[in-house]
Order: sequence, then structure tokens, then C-alpha cells
Amino acid sequence: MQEIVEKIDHYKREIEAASVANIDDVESFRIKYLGTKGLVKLIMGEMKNVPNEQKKQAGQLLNEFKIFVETKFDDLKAQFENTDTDASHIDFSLPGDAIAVGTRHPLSIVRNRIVSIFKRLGFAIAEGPDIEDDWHNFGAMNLPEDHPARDMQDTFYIQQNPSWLLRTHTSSVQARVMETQKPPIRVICPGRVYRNETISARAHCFFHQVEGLYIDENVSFADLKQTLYFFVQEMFGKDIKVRFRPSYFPFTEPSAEMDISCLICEGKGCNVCKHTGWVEILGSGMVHPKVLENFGIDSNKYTGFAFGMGVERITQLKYRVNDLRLYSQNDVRFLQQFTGSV
Ligand code: 2NL
Repeated sequence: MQEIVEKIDHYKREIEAASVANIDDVESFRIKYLGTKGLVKLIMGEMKNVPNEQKKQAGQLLNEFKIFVETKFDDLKAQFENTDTDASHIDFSLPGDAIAVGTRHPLSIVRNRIVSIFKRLGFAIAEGPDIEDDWHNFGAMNLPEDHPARDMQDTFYIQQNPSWLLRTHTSSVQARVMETQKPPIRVICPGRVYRNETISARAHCFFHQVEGLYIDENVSFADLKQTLYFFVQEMFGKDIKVRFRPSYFPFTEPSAEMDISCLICEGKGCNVCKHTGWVEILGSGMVHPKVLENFGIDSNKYTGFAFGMGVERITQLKYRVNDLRLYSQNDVRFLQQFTGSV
């Protein structure tokens, strides 16, 4: 017992005098006195040699000693903790770190512009799933069983019998609109579509489309022409000229492709318009009566027009992007060129 008392006295003096120069010294102090093999533990180990009747007193002494060491440790540590609350030396007038602001993707910029033009004409926006069943993508659109677009080579099948596939156009979204709404219908459907193509500058396995559909009584081809003419004037400027060429789509009859006068050479002839003065920008037509009937819409009462355009194509004409792969490579040197565009 006497031995412990002396030891504690001795170390108390040593600890009282202890000083530290840095945080490493504080850690050495902790290890020396409070560590698992430290002095406090060592003296505790000696308790077993103290006679039973003195154990209580020795225990108390030891406890006080332990608290004494811990208090000293806390004091030493506090010397190195930042207790500086004086902000007078901080210059609040210094400029902050600039936040790197991203840019909108060119396809988003162009899609938003297309959509906002049609919104002003009273079109609502509709969206739908990228993964579709055969009916919404093909069947309802009057694409016959043996149509090449249904080919495994032409699109991505997730499952067969029954077919689940990646949609090849956003007509599937319009199919869902016709399924759930009654005419008059006036919707615009932006979205990503897929084709099983080998990737090159001019082809990709996915691209972006905006399709439109307008069904009501007395909707005519004149409405189609004027609506699309208004659209290209808003998109490319009032001086734009348009022409319609007869075409074929299984879901429209009659069908037409719309060309605009070449923006690059103003119709004089260049390699963008292949020296014709015209560039194709979209496909369109009067909705095939069979498509209307597929959704229980009376084709004697109602008519409609529909169109579809590739957002990449419009972006290429607006921003002269000549390689489709740039749109999905995420190269900031490309994307940063659209800074400030909304
Ligand atoms: C193109 C051509 C087109 C349509 C899409 C359509 C939708 C319904 C009914 C009838 Cl619900 N037609 N869409 C019509 C004609 C052309 O797209 O070249 N797209 C990139």
C-alpha cells in the first residue's frame, strides 16, 4: 500500500511538471500515462498485492490519480486546439472561388426550342416508356408483320414472344395518348429512340425525336403545311423556304417529306445540301384511317396530321455539328461551346 502511495506521489509531481511542444508530445503523454500499457494501468495491476482491508482506500487514491492524469491530458491537448474566434484578420471582400457552371446539352437546347414553338400553338407534351411492346411501337402504327423495321437487325429486342423492345420512334407515346384520350388531341412527343445501327459519323444506335399529332374534326393537309411552315420560320427565321415531297410511311396517307432551303448556301448549292439547295428536315402526313380505328377513333368523323423529326438533324443544321458521335461522347471541349445557350 505504502509503495502505491509513494509511486502516485512521485508521478503526480512528474506529471505536474510535464510540458509539451506540439501535438505529438501530447500523444506521447497519453500513451505513457493513459495508454493500455501506461502507468495508470500498471499501478492498477499492483492493486492485487494490496491487503484486502486497504483495498478500498487504495482504490480511491488510484481513481483520484486517474482523474488527475486525465485532466492534465485535456489541458495539454487544449493548447493545440483551435480556439481562435477572432475573425478580424479575415478579408470578407476577397472574391470567392468561382463555381464551374455546366452547359446545357445542344440536343436539349434544340429540343426545348422545338417543344416551346409547338407549345405556343397549343400542343401538350406527352412522354412514355423507352421499352415498349410490339403493339404500341409497331402494330398500332399499321406496320405489317413482315415490315423490315420489325427486324431484329433494325431494333433491339429485350424479349421475344411476346416482344419487348426499345422503341424505334415516339409514335408509341402517341399511341398511348390515343388509347387514353379522346379527340381533339394535340400532342408533341420528345424522346430518345433506338435503332440497331453500326455507330458512325452519320448513324447511331440511338437518337432523339420530336413527333407531333393533331386529331380533330376537319383537320386537313393545309393545316399540316401551315403548322410546319410556322415551325420552321420560328426555328430558322422568316426567310426560310419550304417544299413538300411525296413520301411513304405505313402510318400516314398521304405522306410527305419536308425540305427547307439550305441555310448554309441559301439555296445556291453546297455540300450540306449536296448542291440541290434543299435539305430534308422532317417526315409528315395525314394519320392513316387504320391507325385512328385501332384506337376506336371514328375516321369518318375525325382526321389528323402527324409528323416526326430528328433532333440531331435539326441541331446539325443549326449548329453545324457534322459527327453524330459528338452528341454522346461527353467531351467538354464540344459541350463547352454551348455555354450561355438556353
Ligand atoms: C421521320 C418521320 C413521322 C409520324 C412520324 C405518326 C404518329 C402517329 C400517327 C401517324 Cl401516332 N404518324 N408519326 C408520321 C410521319 C412521319 O416521322 O422521319 N421521323 C424522324
